Amino acid sequence: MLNDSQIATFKAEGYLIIENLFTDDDLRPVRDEFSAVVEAQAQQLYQAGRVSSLYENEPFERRLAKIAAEAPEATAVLQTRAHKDEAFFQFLKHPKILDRVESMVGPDILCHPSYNIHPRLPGGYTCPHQDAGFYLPDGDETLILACLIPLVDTTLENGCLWVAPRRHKEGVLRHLWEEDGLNISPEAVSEAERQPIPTKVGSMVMFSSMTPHGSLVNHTDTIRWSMDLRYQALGKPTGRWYVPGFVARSRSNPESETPNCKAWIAEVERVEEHANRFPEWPRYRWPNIK
Ligand SMILES: O=C(O)CCC(=O)C(=O)O
Repeated sequence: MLNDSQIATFKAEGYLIIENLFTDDDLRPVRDEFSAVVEAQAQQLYQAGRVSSLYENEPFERRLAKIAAEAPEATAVLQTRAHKDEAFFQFLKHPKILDRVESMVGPDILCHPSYNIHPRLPGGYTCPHQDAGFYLPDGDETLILACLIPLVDTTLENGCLWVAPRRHKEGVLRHLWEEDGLNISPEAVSEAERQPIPTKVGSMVMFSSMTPHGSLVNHTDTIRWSMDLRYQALGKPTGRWYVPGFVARSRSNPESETPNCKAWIAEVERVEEHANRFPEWPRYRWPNIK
């Protein structure tokens, strides 16, 4: 659980760094699962003539970068919530995460539908934003906690996360669609306010959906692998009516917990099929115009 001082820091600063939380054994199953995805991508793209090599001797930190330099589509299977498999599902329910989330949101926890696996490529970065900028306003009153978990050390060079401390109590700032995505307008959060957060593998950074953040540019030739996972109290609005989360922990009704990845996928498909009948209903706070 989080102690009082950690909770106070989170509330005051809008973020919290927890070091030495995960062991190699905790992270190995997801790392292996992502490596298997990269292997499958390499085989498929090689057979399609899209890449000149399988790059099988490259380490986890570099292999996908090599593949994506020739075939940029290689990362799509991991990004944009495409990846759903058993090791990742089990990690989403990891007690080390849920115990800490419980300290903030209570004993009945929804794993929020928005999550990202970030193979941050050389040259890549995350635009300045608040997560709430990507949700509909119904989620604004819900404490939606992001948990950013690096799979490699993140540094100033490879594009670590930055946050704007103490700017999480101002509601949703104006965002604008730019060429590179949805951005908080530059004058709203100055460069000087952006506090980089380099992290070692094994740590976790928690921040709220109202905390302005982004990442530095990855200036290395390796991938800055990380996951950002989200949680909130069960039963509160998510800002995402068109895709469900799943019940990660329910102390009041343990039978209601989503038992496995198959059940999660089935529920996502059911809700998405229903949502597709209402294409005119808004999915984003701001229309995708510049
Ligand atoms: O890891 C990053 O580049 C930033 C992550 C992020 O934007 C998020 O968790 O919302």
